[in-house]
Amino acid sequence: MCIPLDAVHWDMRDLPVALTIAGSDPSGGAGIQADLKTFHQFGAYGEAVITLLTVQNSVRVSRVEVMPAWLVEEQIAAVIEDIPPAVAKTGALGSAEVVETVARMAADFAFPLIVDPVMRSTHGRELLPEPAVRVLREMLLPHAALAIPNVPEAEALAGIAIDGIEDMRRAACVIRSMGARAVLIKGGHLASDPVDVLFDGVEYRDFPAPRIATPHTHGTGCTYSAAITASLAAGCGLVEAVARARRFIHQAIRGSPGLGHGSGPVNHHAEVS
Ligand code: PXL
Repeated sequence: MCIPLDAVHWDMRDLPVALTIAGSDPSGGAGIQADLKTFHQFGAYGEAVITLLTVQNSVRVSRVEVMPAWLVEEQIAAVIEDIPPAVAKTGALGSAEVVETVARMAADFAFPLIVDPVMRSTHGRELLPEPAVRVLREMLLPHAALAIPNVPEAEALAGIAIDGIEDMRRAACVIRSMGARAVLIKGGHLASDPVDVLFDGVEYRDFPAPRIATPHTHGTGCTYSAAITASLAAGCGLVEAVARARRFIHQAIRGSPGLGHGSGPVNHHAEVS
């Protein structure tokens, strides 16, 4: 059972704490900004360790500056010694060194880690260089309670082409064999109506949804994985957390405020149900 959202009746000692280890999007639609807004909307207390800075708006990404690994390490250590999260998630990590550092620290985490293996920004800008993909696969995935790749990321991790649900199931099984305890592959990049496929090692579960025709989907992946992370922090089981996040992201895309001159953000004020 998730802790109910009605914050007025909360005992604040029960406040779920969620941590994101991810990149900054100053336009507020994706990255740590999306994660923190989503954590808040789900009633969690949000913490954010910054791995990289992007210079971007809804039209373009013009710069990516990756933090040195030692600075990421110091941020994580400072946060978890003081206010340890119930659950943490990773987003864009930016370099093999940062992936390796997070993986090394994750071996001692006393909380589950959700890995959103972000490889590119909405505009196709690389947020994880090719050599770091192997480090993520070999060193970080074994510490993941759940990995949440989209179709191109699942293809890169599993090394197989994906063109439908059967391929997604195969890829989920391959990625799970790399050490992630569960895998959720997001089907939004397929031509058909999007179906997400969850594999926990026992059974496959499909989460279908009608496609929404809109260019305003910036930050969808971050928002979705943050919603799952916050739900797990609030005590939801895995299937319940995914279903709840799926309902939220559907409403968030439907209600996108249409900001900016390019691919605008989803609505982080969407209702949590
Ligand atoms: O949605 C992937 C993503 C992650 N992190 C940052 C981003 C984006 C997409 O644009 O900007 C910082």
